[in-house]
Amino acid sequence: MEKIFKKIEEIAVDIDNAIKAGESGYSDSSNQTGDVQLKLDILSDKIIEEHFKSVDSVQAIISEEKEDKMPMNESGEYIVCYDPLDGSSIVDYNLSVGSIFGIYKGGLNGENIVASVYVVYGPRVEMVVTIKGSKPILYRYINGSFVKQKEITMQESGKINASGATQKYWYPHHKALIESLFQEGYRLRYSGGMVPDLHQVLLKGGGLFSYPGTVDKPKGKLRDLFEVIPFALAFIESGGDAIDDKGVSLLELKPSHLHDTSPCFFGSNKEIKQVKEAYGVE
Ligand code: AFP
Repeated sequence: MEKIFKKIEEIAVDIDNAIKAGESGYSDSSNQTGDVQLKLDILSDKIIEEHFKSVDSVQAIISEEKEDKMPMNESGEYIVCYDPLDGSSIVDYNLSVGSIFGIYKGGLNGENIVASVYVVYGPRVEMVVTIKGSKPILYRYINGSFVKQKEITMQESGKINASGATQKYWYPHHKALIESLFQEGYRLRYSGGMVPDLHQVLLKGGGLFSYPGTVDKPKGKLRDLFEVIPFALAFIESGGDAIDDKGVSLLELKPSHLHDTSPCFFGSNKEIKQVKEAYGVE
């Protein structure tokens, strides 16, 4: 797995350079869910595909931007699912974005994720690596290499609230939950990019990120294999928690389709308990 982590470091530098090179705007193609792809989405996808070809432990890769699995090395033992550039719709407004990688062995579901990595392209380039059974580790790109900063540990509660999805379509019990947090003095921290938003909750050691199911999208928007499960591993190994709207751990997700989505809640234990109470699943 070390080879995969090393490759992701190289990928992160190349994608950061592509972002800073100013590539912008939409391409004339769209992905399997009909989203018109940005040129940077396609470029980031190509960068990742090229890099993983030479990693013999990678059996196949699956991109959020593509319909199907791409075979790599038959003798490989891992499948890497990734979102090449999450939040790409906000990159042209110079907001932080990210790449997300889930490393699976023996099956594409929550219990078979063995490690996850995400990269934040912001004022700094940072990477968080989580290996199942160990605390997430923060690295920062300094003078040409990724330097270990610290282990990430979640506190019992926080003070920030990142609440996604279209508020007009929130269910009343979700609206009541979010309002109760603001009544308690939580501050809104939501950029529209899940990577920097979740990164902030993790590094601040507490709070809540939510992307619920809504009247218009009962299954939510965020994708199990590429986005939800990789971040669930980081949150749960940091001592926080990650659940769906039935109070079930996101590491128990068993998607039946590669591009399945799930309502999701990530945070410190106090806030996750409040979610369960609000959703009547405590
Ligand atoms: P894009 O990759 O299309 O910019 O979507 C970003 C994202 O997948 C995730 O990063 C955000 O948390 C979420 O969608 C934002 O969705 P809303 O605009 O519905 O809040």
